[in-house]
Amino acid sequence: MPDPFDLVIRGGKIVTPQGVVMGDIGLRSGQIAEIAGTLGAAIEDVDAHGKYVMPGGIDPHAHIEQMSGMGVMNADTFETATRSAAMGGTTSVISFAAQAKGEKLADTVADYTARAQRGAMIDYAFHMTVTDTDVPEFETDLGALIDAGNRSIKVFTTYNIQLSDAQILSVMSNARAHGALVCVHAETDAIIAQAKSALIAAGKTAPHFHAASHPRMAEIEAVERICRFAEYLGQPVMLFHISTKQGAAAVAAARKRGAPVWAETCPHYLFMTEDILHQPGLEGGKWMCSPPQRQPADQDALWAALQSGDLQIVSSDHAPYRFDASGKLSAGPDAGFHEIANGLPGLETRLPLMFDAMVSQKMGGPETFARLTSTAAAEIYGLPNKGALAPGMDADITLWDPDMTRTYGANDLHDNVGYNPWEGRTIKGWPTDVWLRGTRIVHEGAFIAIPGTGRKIDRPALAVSPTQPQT
Ligand code: DUC
Ligand code: ZN
Ligand code: ZN
Repeated sequence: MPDPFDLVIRGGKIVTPQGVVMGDIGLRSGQIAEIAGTLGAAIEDVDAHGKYVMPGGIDPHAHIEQMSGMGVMNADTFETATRSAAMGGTTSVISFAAQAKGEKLADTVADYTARAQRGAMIDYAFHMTVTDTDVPEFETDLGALIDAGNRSIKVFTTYNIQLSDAQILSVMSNARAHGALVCVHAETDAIIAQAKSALIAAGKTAPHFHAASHPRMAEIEAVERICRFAEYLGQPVMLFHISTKQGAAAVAAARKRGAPVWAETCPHYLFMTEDILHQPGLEGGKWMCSPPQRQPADQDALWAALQSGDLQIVSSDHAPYRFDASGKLSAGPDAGFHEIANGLPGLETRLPLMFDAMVSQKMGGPETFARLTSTAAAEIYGLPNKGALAPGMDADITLWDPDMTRTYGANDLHDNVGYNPWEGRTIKGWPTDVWLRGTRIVHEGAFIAIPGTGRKIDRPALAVSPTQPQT
């Protein structure tokens, strides 16, 4: 007689990379042991008839316990952010170890790692945000940190923390030498600066002018430039938060040329348009993010790019600020758009929004949902044993009730933000139960994990092809 399984989730629609399997999934020692029509005895059984059994979500873009480019602190700690993520069906997150100017990169990573070790309740990794390449031992630290398992870097082309083109090329070359992916917030600073000062000079400072201060050409120009850098160096790049039709087309064209680039978008670009910023007073500031929400034609193009594979990932870009003096309103009640912190919470809402659209409303189906919200991130960011339901993988599992309907309320998320940007939206399909490495962390909608139980994910270096830079 084989040993009983620790747990069998029985009779569900199990979403695997090979398709949907009707049956049982058995867990042992925190890993998936077997998937079959019917499995034998288990210490614990969970009935999943009528439910989807999905890989736990992987959110590869979230800002946690981080200072904004304007110097405003995030509302979330690792504890509150990961609680919120788990309640939305997410079991791994990649957040940022964001270098302060003058700080040694090794100190940055040690600091964020210590804070995550104390608070995180799902598994985590870091993108190293590079803002200052002039600190002592920068290149040595960068290489050693990549070799130690932190194999992605983030750079900006704007936001007061941008690197010059020369610095970006240098960081990309170092990344290439050690095997790291370079993620880029790609918007052209000069275009934004010009648009912003013209608006301010004309007294146009209400939150909705934020959209006009980020012309789409800023995204197009920077995305095209960064794709060319990737192509020139043969260095893999991830373009963060593509918001425009033309940005998506630029990525698609670069991929067609063979450039080693990937790109993501976010729910607030797929489901919101610029109109959301038109609210009384400063209220629109709740939805301000960069790049801003765009137009319906952009939404259509982003959906088409997700369906064709030209965009590979949907992340949250969770950037949590309270709508009070500690966050969005830190410059006071008369702040202009240029003084309001950018970002909205998304760790908890990303998956329900996408499940509702892709599974309940059939805009892609369950396999594509799992790919865009989990599997692709595991592959592209190199998260071993994550992102798919298959024997030997970590038992990171989310159970979805496709018939459960919820309408988001004003303040019903489990983060520390105090408002839900999706208030009033009805979602069909809900994550009721979540397991992290075989341990249940959400039980029938109740959160039951302990701070510090999330683990840092060590990521092996990215294999970069040996081609030389193009002339
Ligand atoms: N845009 C970003 O790039 N990061 C955080 C928040 C935002 O709006
Ligand atoms: Zn960004
Ligand atoms: Zn971001």
